[in-house]
Amino acid sequence: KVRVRGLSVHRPIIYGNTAWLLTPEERATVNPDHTHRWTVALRSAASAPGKVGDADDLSYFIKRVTFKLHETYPTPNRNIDKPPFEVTETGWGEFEIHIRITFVVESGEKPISFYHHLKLHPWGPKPNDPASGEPPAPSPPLSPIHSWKYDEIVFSEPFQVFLNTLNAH
Ligand code: SLL
Repeated sequence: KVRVRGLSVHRPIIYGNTAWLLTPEERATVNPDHTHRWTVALRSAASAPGKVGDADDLSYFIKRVTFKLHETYPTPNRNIDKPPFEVTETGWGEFEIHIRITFVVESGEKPISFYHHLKLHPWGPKPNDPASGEPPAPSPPLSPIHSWKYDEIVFSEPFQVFLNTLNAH
């Protein structure tokens, strides 16, 4: 196996979550404590969040994405072995999601991992307290909430066979 000296290859990604408030009808069908539905995902930066298409297929270099949820969830380790690399759940609280990316075996690359803070609630001022006597402030939109980050996976001095795979896409 030969490493290509002096070369790094970058692959742009987006990771994060979108969250929606449950409607009263939906709330009747889930755990009564749950207030939101959310999707956490890892996608190619070449496609918009929420969209799934050819440009979103990272499986030529990613073998598995593990989303480790809060321990209040059943089987918190969620292994996703094909695109879309995402998990949809309902819940009531925000927490840190541990994301681990395992690369295709022939890459010889070690897994990488990082955190995403699951975001359910909007930022910003709350509507004024009616008791304050002030005119009501406009409320921020309640949903959906988006929290996404752009990043790049960097392969430094990749194996020649893996570089060929990366370059073929
Ligand atoms: C908090 N530290 O206290 C956080 C924990 C956990 C959120 C949030 C699902 C629970 C279930 C859920 O929303 N967990 O289904 O039992 O805010």
